[in-house]
Amino acid sequence: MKKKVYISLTADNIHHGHINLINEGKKYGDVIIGLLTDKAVATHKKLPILNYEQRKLIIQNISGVTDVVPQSEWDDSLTIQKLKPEFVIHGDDWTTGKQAVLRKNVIETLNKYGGKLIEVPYTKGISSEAISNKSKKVGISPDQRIKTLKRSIENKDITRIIETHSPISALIAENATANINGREKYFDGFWSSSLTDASLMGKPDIEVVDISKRLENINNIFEVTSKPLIMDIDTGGKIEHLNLNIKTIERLGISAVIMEDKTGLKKNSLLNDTSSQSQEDIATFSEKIRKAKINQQNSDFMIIARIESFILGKGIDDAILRAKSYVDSGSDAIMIHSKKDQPNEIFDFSKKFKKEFNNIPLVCVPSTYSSVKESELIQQGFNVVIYANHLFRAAYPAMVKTAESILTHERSKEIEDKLTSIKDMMDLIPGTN
Ligand code: SPV
Ligand code: MG
Repeated sequence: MKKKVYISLTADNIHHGHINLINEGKKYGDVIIGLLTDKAVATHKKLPILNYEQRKLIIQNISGVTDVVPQSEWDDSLTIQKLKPEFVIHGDDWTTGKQAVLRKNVIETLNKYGGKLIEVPYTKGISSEAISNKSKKVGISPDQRIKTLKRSIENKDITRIIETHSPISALIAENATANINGREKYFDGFWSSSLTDASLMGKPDIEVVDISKRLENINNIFEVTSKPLIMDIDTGGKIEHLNLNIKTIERLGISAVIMEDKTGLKKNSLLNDTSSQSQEDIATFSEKIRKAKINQQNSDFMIIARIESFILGKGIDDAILRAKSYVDSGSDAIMIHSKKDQPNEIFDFSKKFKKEFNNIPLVCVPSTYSSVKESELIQQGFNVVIYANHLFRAAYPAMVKTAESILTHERSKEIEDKLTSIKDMMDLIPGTN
């Protein structure tokens, strides 16, 4: 019997470096590819562009590959421990940095049963990351963009969404990363907020900015980015209008809409006094969801019902009753809103909701209860967190301070060190030079 040779790959962007590894592996026996699952990749990096099955199809048809098995963890050693291959082939670019600990684990595992690590010189001048960055510049189709939200919800513990009100704020959100203990953190998508879109126009958040203006803004964001977007569509307006608007929304490549169960003149949920606001009755709102769902064209598009019971002073029983009816009417997920400074009421809700609807994603917007950590939200069953207004709120005080400083000092010198340099500003946008 031939010996087993294990090579761990993500294989989202196949290049000759991968072929070199496989050719090397062939010399020692049967090459078995440990293909990282989408979930495994998502624990440390962005989701691959191609899903597991698509990547598997490609890799199993490459000459020299005998078998493809799923690697469900980021760390190769766990699958190696199960499979006990005689050889493991890896590029030699993992001796230092974040990957060194993975190498150590693999060596320790191989030592337990006498397996051998063979390190192949790293193929210079090519990397999957460089290919991925290049393909990002090519752009993304509306259908491809729509899909990525559902994939993220299915594969990540929590899908992290941030408000973007302009192309530049969306570019910042698209490129922002933080590296925590070898895990790359990033935002999974954008929130088009009625509050910040209205504020940007100097208008109140009362559904006065018409949808074509808001879609134009989103279209401009889509011109320069690739991540999915969730649109706040307020109450959704008249059902006849909603049915037409959903078509336009989908065509643009928006992945989901969130529709709140208010009626009459909608005002923002975070206002101190919500006594003038009222909630739609359950049957009418459920019917609205049902009609919107019938009208949807793309099966990956999501219609998410937003429950305002807590905002309007009603209790958990009303919220749960509504959730059941909205899910039965086809809502793809539920957003539960609160303006308390602690997350207690949304946690009460998630406990009850998840008992009955474990598979329906739950969305929250921690604007007032901002001390809550994502790890707690995950523990309490939330799948999507929306930071609903933060980039707008960041820009606003910076502009106020700058205007006041120029007035005070009769020049801009005093505020210069708080500003982006003109050079940096030009470097920010590719194609300026
Ligand atoms: C928005 O961002 O417009 C929202 C969330 O609807 S909230 O402002 O909290 O109502
Ligand atoms: Mg809103």
